[in-house]
Amino acid sequence: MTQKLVTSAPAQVRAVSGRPETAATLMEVWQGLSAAVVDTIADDWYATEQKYSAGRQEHYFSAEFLMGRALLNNLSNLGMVDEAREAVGSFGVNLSDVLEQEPDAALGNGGLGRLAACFLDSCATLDLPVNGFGILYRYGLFKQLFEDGFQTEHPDPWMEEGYPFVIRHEEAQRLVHYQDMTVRAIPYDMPITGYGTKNVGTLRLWKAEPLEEFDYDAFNSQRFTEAIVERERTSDISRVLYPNDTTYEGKVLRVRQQYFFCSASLQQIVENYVSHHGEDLTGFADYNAIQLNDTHPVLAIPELMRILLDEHHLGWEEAWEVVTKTFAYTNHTVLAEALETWEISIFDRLFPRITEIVREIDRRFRMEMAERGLEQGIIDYMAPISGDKVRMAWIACYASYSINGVAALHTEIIKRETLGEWHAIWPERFNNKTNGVTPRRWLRQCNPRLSALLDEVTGSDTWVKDLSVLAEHTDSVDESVYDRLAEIKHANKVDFAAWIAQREGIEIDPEAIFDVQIKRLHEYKRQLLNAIYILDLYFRMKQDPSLQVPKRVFIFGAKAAPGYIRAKAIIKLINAIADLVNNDPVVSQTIKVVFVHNYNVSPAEHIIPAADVSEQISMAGKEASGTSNMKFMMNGALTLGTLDGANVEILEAVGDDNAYIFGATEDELPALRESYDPVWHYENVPGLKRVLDAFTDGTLDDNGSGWFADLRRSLLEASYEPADVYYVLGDFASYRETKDAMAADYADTRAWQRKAWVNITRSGRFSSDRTISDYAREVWKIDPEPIA
Ligand code: OX2
Repeated sequence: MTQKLVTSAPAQVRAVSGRPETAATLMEVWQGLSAAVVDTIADDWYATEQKYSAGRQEHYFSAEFLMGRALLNNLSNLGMVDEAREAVGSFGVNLSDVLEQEPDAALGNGGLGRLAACFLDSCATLDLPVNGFGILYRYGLFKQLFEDGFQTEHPDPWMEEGYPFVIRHEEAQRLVHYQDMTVRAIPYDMPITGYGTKNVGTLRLWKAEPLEEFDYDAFNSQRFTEAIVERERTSDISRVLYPNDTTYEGKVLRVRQQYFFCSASLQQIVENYVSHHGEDLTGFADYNAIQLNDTHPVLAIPELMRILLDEHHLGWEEAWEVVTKTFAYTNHTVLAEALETWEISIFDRLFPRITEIVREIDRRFRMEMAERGLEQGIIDYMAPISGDKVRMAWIACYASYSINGVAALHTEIIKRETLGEWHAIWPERFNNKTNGVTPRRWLRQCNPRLSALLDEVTGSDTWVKDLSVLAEHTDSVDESVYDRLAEIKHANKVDFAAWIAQREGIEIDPEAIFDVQIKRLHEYKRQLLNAIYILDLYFRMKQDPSLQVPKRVFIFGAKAAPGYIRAKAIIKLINAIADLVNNDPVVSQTIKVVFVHNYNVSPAEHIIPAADVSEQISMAGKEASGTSNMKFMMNGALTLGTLDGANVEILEAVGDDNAYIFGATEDELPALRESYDPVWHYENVPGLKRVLDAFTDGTLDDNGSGWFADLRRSLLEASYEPADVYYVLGDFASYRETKDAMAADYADTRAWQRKAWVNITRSGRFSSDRTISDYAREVWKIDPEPIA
């Protein structure tokens, strides 16, 4: 073991705090230790950058990177955890207290942003020449509090106290031009360490700053405040992450943000190409691939055209040839409300040259399709511009050499429906890349007990870099492993109960089944179905006090988009049910409901290792993939889910006996929906009427908001909108039956742990290392480039 940190950390802490390390606050210790860690990788980081910039590279463009905490991740990738413990221990500080100081870098909403973060971890671990490009939001995803059970949103100024894991590179700034302003884009680089490698990748996050500190004319002519306001307008661009998940909200500022990081990143990539390969840009795509994480970075397509045409004087065909060999597009959702379209007038106002280029793309597209003999109606539908709107997904499909979905079922649906017209023309562009999650953060770091068992069973830590090796041990283990698993899960649950008691003020029993649903709040994810189950169970227990009900804790974590009232109503409903259940002196002996406020990456790291049941209950066909399902599986929780997204592949991996599947399937739903009458279910499925009536009969209090009545109507009243769009009542009976059976099965500890073991050992294909190897080989065409 090196001892670098033991000497450098105290010095850094003194530098940060201006006091002896023994007098520093925990926050200062975090700062100092983090700075010391970044120091240790500086040379390797530079060497990696040098190596990557000379060869073929992939650039991952994403408006979101949900990185979470960095310190433990880096320590554990670098094999420095013990050293760090010793370093801070030497002046009387506990490492885990230091780690808890770190704010989450919550620069993403949910799965899409967290996927990007897992991908960077895998790229670094696999020595792949990949860098991430995004925005340094000053405010990450809002902090969520509950007031009377209602979600309230609060700002998250995550780096205001200083953040040692980003390095500002003043010298690498670029200018981004809009019609009404020019701004400086300053890169802040975050090192991305990999597990057991010297390579260090880069996440480059751009911050917007004013061109000049002040408008001196305005300043001199006494318009001081106006000068300041103008200055602030520039910084607005990177000020805040839009808090919408799978929903697009049209805002001029958002287009500005998107163009901002695309333009700055492309300028750098093109300059790097020129400096290594010369002025002839026709070879650009030989050295560069750009993955577009959903449509948010699609403005990179016309922007690269602009750079090639206007700054490097390529002809249109030449430039288009380069562009169409450079970009690859990942689609993450089939929900229509997420497809970004912008008024062309916004483009006109912000960047007329980009509008011109988009119009020319549109004109050529129409010509090309007419030549192919497509009907005018289809051409109009698929064209980049229709009416006064620019359709970002269509631009992506037209210009990309690869279009992928994020789970097998999702890819089939986009081929057939969402992007069906495109698939008909260019089937060869379509491919599936089932998502994955990094086993470093989601197993090695968050579950050290299970990690140690896996080291022991497999005889080494190879599994951390190649999770598929676990599969060799599915059947070949000593039965005692199941007892060890049970002990580990129990110990994790004890830790979790202490964490919950402290954070939420609720006592929970580690003997109970921990049943967890953590994800963004959305109707299609059906947290409401889970809530209805709990309320029904409550009534069943009230009605028959002798009913045998396994002890359970129902755990939720979810943020709702601030403008999504229906989602906020569901949060309020769950909190109201929690009040009812937890305050019932009898029922609360057996079941409890906990809503973990401000769900984020680091709470997930506490929750997942303690979970027994993983709720993945979206309406079939709607969840593109899901990724928490994979994290739970790796940590030995069993899936309770529909045949949706990656659940389908999880089921395939573990087999029918080791997952609990319920509900209508994606191919059954269209026929079922035709004759669907939610009111019939309300009247005929035992218990449903009682539950839905409780929304409005005074059993539950919505503080006069009328929100619970709205929820009830949304399920029952056809005139209101199509009633129960997400088939909650239709799937209820099947959900209840499966969930009840699952809870009963828990009593057989040995059998349960055997299932858990199958889940853990078969999770290899859900490692993001597998996903990234597939992208690297099939889409990006890049090879590992180890620096040592
Ligand atoms: C999410 C999808 O909803 C989720 O199913 C998927 O696992 C994740 O992306 C990563 O692929 N915004 N968030 C998503 O899609 C969009 C759009």
